[in-house]
Amino acid sequence: KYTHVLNTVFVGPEKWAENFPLANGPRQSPINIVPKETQYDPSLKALKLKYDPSNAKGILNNGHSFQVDFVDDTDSSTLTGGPISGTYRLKQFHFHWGASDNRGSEHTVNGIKFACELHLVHWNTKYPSFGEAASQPDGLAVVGVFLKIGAANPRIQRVLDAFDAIKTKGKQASFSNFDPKTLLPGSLDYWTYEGSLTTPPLLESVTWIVLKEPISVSPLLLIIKNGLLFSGEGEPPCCMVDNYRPPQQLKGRQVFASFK
Ligand code: 1SD
Ligand code: ZN
Repeated sequence: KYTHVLNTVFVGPEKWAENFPLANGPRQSPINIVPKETQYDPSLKALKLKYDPSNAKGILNNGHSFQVDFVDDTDSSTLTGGPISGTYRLKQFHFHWGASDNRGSEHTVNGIKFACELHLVHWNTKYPSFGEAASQPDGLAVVGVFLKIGAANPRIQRVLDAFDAIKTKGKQASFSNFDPKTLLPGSLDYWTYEGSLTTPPLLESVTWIVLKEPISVSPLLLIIKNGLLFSGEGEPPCCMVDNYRPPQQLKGRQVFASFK
């Protein structure tokens, strides 16, 4: 069961509201996307992702996922266009996954769960730092990419090879020269809506951009992922699986599509 560390107590998403009342807020994420109920918006621009592979700096087990961190002190790795205005800098990417292939994604499409979901986290440079942007309604933009089990994806292998070094919570290792653009599908068609972080503190600061086309990874990915632990070194081992939050209520929000 998915847990999140709060004062050394492990609690699951159903208990988050006790410490984070925002869990029941008006713009929580993820959501179930119903394509028939989305609205095509011809004014939505194409996504522009410009990443500098030399900005990759490290890989970290953060206790609920693993993340690859990027240097973000200049505009060398950015997201522009799409539903956002201005420039958002890449901060990190991470994944959510299940204990088996039939679940793991946070967003769902017509109720269908994918095996895994990649999140590329960007912050609005109209604020001075990621930390300050994270609590602003237009502070963050996260690009979500679904992963399905299929053909092997050699580009993701480098990330997986780093897992050995970051098995337990808090461990980090250096990770350099990686272009996250290589993880994206051929089409950048997307759905977009106003939402939140999917982990505490669940701040309602995220413009979500969920790509329609999934990428494929080999079944081996799941086996390797099972090596990661939620727990810290010296603690009873607790496998890092099912680290996804289930879909939240739409509460009147409209989901827009960049495509017909
Ligand atoms: O789970 C991540 C969390 O690790 C942190 O990256 C946070 C702020 O960037 O975002 C959430 S999420 O909403 O991108 N899943
Ligand atoms: Zn995430």
